[in-house]
Amino acid sequence: MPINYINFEQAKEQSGLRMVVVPGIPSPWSEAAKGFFHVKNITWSAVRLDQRDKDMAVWTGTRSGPVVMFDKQAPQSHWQQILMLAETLGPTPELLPNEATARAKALALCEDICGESGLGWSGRLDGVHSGLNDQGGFPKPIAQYLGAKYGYDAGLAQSNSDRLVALLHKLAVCLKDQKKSGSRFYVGDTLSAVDIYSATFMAYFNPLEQSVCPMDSHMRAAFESNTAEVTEALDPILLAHRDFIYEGFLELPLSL
Ligand SMILES: N[C@@H](CCC(=O)N[C@@H](CS)C(=O)NCC(=O)O)C(=O)O
Repeated sequence: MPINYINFEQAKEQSGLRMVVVPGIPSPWSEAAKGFFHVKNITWSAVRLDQRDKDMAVWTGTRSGPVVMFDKQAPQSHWQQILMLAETLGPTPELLPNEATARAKALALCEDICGESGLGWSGRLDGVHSGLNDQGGFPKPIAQYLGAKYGYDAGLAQSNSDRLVALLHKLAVCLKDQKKSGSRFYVGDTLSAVDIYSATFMAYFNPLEQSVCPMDSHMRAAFESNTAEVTEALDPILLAHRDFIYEGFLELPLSL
């Protein structure tokens, strides 16, 4: 079902579950949170992130998305807080295993994808670096904005790129190992948060086609632009897994 956006003053007055999301692009953290609520069949009200709106920033405590508000609880903007809240609000299906070793593995993979030196952050900084150096990536004004906001450092661009390639490789190896034991999922043989994060974060490297993921052409070009190193590291198994997760578990077309 397409998202029904409400304005933020209205959302503030409401109780229940509300989420501020990045509109118009398949922003990986926002799309993953939407995915959690979808698979758990939890209803929520959507608010478009407006980075310039001071009142919204006061309400959410940040100028990034997603931010989840539940009743009068404090806003949750970190990926792990949002995942844990989703697990509490919708106990089935569980998106993290209960068994300690499998749970630790799942959480470590989530951190590899969503954390501050993870796939998403490194991918974004790689796009910033390319944009600032006229080598594709984000359009320059967006690259400047994202670079200042998310800690771009030209001197660290190469190590950032190396980490990005290593993470893509690690995820592909994990899926290949799982395939050998007969599973199409990252952990065990059922869907977990790792699968949803991996599928949604692939948008930074290879967004779904325009018919199911409608984006402005400049942003699409930016999301589709990869360095040669990333293109090489983007193993087909990562995109096959993305398609499997979207087709089997998430909502298509994306509602942005
Ligand atoms: N708070 C998140 C990360 C949020 C984040 O990076 N959001 C980006 C997603 S593209 C965003 O809001 N971008 C738009 C902007 O910064 O204006 C976490 O670390 O768990």
